[in-house]
Amino acid sequence: MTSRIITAAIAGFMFFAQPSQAKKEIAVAPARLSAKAAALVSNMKSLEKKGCMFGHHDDTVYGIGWEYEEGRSDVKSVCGDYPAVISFDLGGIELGDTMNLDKVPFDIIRREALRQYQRGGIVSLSWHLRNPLTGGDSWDTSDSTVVKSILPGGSRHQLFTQWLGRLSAFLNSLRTEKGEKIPVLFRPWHEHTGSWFWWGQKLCTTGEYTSLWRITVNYLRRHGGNNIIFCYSPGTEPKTAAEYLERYPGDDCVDLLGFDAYQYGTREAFQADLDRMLGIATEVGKEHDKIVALTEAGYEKLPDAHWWTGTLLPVLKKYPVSYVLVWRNAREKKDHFFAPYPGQQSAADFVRFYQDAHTLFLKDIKNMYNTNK
Ligand code: BMA
Repeated sequence: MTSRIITAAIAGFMFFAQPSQAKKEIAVAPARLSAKAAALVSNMKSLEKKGCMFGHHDDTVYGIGWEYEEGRSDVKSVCGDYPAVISFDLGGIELGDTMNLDKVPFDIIRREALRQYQRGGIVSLSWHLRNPLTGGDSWDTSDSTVVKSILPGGSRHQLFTQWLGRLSAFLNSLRTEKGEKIPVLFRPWHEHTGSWFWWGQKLCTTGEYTSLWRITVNYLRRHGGNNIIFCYSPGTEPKTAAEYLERYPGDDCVDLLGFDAYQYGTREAFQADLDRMLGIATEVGKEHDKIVALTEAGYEKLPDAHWWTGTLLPVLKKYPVSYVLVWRNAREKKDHFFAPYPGQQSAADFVRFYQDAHTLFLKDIKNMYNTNK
């Protein structure tokens, strides 16, 4: 090679290296997880070999025909046990609201997160926050400069920092009576490979997305967030590992690799999506030594009576996956449910899914926070 070719090759490499350099610009404080949070990460990792945990969003706060009844859960009413993972949404915490976007009071979320932890289960949190530039919601994609505006130097950076402050205060308030913070999975900036949220694929550049992620992690870690396990969860758009990792913010600020996948069409099409995505996520998870999970999933209204053991379970069994979490059973929106309730047409099949040795519910998981396992 002549020196001119070498120079051109170096210049070319520098040009393509831009996105990863951009993300390195934002330094992230090291993790320093609490002993319990670190134990949860390692116990989740080893449990992947035994089976897949089941999760449900807003499981104990409301269901079909009820809300805020102590101990009640649609999943438990059908199979007799709680989900191993329960998730809640923090949308609205950034404004200092008392209720989230689905009208669940944050005090109830705090209480139910604590109960889930105390019964030995796992808590996951998502964040459908408002749009800091337009004042709209997470789905307001009318402006494609929102992410840019909240990064350092942007017109909404100060406002966004205040929002992170409120988020951080809530996460730090998730404590036992003894004052010990409970470990939580936190799943910000999800489904970013689609373009329906203001942080989505077409709404920001790769560098902006990774900077946003790194700023978020850095802020939370610098403000006491040693109980937070960070989860990366694109949608089903990626076709290859490289596409899955296109906006990956880095191993130093991600603990779990997941994805969100819903059935809209046929069983075969959904299984093909799951198969491809689980193949990618488990391959990348192995390379990067991360937990792998199906962070959101479901088939709205469960119109297939055999969905659990006919569609979902066969694909789950092919891969080591930590958990699958189905979305909420809305009490205020007709036919917006993803878990069965007594009498629902897939309830009997859900019991078979529950009884299968591969699925893990609350009673199947022990000592997830035990450091000496
Ligand atoms: C969506 C729907 C909405 C809800 C949002 C946040 O998928 O369930 O009704 O407001 O999640 O929970």
